[in-house]
Amino acid sequence: MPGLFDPYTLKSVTLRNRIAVSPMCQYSAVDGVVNDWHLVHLGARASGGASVVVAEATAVAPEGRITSSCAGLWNDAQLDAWRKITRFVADRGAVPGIQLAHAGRKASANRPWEGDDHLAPDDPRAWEIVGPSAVAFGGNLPRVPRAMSLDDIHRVQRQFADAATRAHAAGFKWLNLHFAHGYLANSFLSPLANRRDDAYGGSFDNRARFALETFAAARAAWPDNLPLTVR
Ligand code: 8OZ
Repeated sequence: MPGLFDPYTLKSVTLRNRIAVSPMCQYSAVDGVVNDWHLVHLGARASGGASVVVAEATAVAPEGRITSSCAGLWNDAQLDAWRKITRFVADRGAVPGIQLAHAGRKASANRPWEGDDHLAPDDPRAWEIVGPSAVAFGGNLPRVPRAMSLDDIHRVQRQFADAATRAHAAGFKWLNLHFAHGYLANSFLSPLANRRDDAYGGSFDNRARFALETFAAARAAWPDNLPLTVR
């Protein structure tokens, strides 16, 4: 059985041990641009000896952020800011990773310490939320999303692919797609959230279509020799 400190190789990437840092939302970016907070948070984990340090759920589009303080990777200013972090993490011997995400109907929320609930629709910081169907997440996230059109679906899939391209340009070597926890891809999988009657809803195969196509789009944009993982 491998030990905790044995290396692990996946595709062309070798991790120096089996200790991985999971993505942790920091709610500390401005316009999706990460800063010295993220450098210290992630850099410290790399200096501490972790083998792969995966940066927080990072939105592929502004409306895909959980909160207005979440990180993004939909423009080049964001890419440049990430580059400084990947360089430091790699210089410390760790593999820089990133989790790409779209929050879907859980987007447009307050930061956890400000309530963790949806921003009121008339709050100037709020934005329109989208999902597979016009069904609210519920609880403290009561806003009803707009049901996505086929154009919306294809645009978000391109946004995942574009963010994967930018992630590689920024120096990331390990990619994770956030398809869990009630966010957009997860809500397509769920028969409770997804009431569509087109190719993206109904049967299991149809509900899985959004995730599988989005994965394929990201895979095509991400180098073959680098790991692409899914939560
Ligand atoms: C815990 C707290 C805040 C956000 C997720 C992005 O569910 C999250 C998250 C988890 O993956």
